[in-house]
Amino acid sequence: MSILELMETWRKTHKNSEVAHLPDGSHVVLMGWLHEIRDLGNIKFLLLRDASGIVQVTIKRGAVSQSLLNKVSRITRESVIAVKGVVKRSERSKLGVEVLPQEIKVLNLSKAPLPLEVTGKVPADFETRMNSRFMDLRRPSEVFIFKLQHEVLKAIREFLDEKGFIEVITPKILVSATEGGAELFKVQYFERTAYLAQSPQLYKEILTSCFERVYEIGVYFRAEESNTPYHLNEFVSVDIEVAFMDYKDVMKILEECIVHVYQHLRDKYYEELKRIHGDFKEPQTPFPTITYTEAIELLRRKGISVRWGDDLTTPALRVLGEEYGDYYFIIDWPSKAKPFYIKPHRGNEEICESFDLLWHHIELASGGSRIYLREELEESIKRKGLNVESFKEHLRVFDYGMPPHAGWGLGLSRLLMVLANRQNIREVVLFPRDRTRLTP
Ligand code: AMO
Repeated sequence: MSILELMETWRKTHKNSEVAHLPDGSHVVLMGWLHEIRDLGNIKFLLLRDASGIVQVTIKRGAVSQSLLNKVSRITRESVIAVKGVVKRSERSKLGVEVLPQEIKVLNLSKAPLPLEVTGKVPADFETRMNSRFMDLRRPSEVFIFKLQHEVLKAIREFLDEKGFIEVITPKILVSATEGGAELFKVQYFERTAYLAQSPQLYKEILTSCFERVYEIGVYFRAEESNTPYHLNEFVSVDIEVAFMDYKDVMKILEECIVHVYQHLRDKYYEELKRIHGDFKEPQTPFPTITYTEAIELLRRKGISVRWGDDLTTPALRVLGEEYGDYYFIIDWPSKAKPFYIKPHRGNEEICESFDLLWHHIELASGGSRIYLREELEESIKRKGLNVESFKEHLRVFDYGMPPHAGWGLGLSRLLMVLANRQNIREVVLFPRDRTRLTP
């Protein structure tokens, strides 16, 4: 077999993360990106990165051919390379192991200079990072965020499956608003106007009459103009909806779900999370719970002027966050501050059976008991100044046996901000969409 044929038949034999567990003398073919090169004259260290980690490839003058040395000196950082070599224990390397190469193949040479430093040695500003997101996402610290997201999704699915939920997928092109009219993206749907879904709200409610317990993990769209560290125009939400439960029941599910996520992550990534957080422990349950009215009273006592009935601003939430800390619920919101489908309290219609879950000042989730009687729902739509006609199809379902039900929506990326300890939602979304960013 010629060298060329031999090289064409190379297959990646191991992930970098597996190399440390191999016995000395093991033959490996590793493939990845040239993360960094350290040239000490007689010895060169190539740091080879793949999605699983970094391995040191040590090249000693005299131990390899001159042509290999020449080839190595031409390889630019971020080039894709394949290294065929032998594993050897080594004090010199972080992993405790290095690879001594026999052959190196350049699969794709990268251009130089790089748009940003993958090693993180030269910090890049936020815009540069977002503009060259493909490169930013190669940084091990950023890869970890999305490994974390993958595990969060797994943990949530595992938890809800265990509780008897089924995962559903609902339409994202809709005929009417679900969360209020102002934040709608219009789309031309052939000869009609349609809207991108702001949430799966109406469909998930309908589906409780078929499956009782449903969840959806989906992408939603809101034409919010505001530019904040917590809002995007396209975001993922985890939604549940359950028949024969009220808001207190689904708050319990949310609390347990968050704890399960922590337990799952602790089992999988304790060391990494400890490096980020100092320690990594699940939050204590039950989460502290205050009513909206109590929150207003507390804010006033702290000298903050807030009108009963208004939404709570971020500065106000920061004050509450100082008091209640990590995870806490604010319940029983004013009916006028919540959407039309939330059920007012019997006996005091000014407030409704609703909640928000907060982490310090960040709203992670919101939910509530729903109105399930047709007349009441129609009244509520009218009271909110919405057009009953555009909810005709939805209302029809309520004529035929809608069960009492409740649910919540949890912003996946907001939870990930907390778990990854990042201050801007854009950092925990692969390719964020905001008011000014439509690319990459
Ligand atoms: P709400 O509008 O509060 O409730 O949204 C639910 C959760 O989704 C997240 N979220 C966002 N994340 C990023 N960017 C945005 N623009 C954005 N908007 C919302 C937040 C928020 O708590 N249908 C109800 C839920 C329910 O009652 O079941 C709803 O959509 O974390």
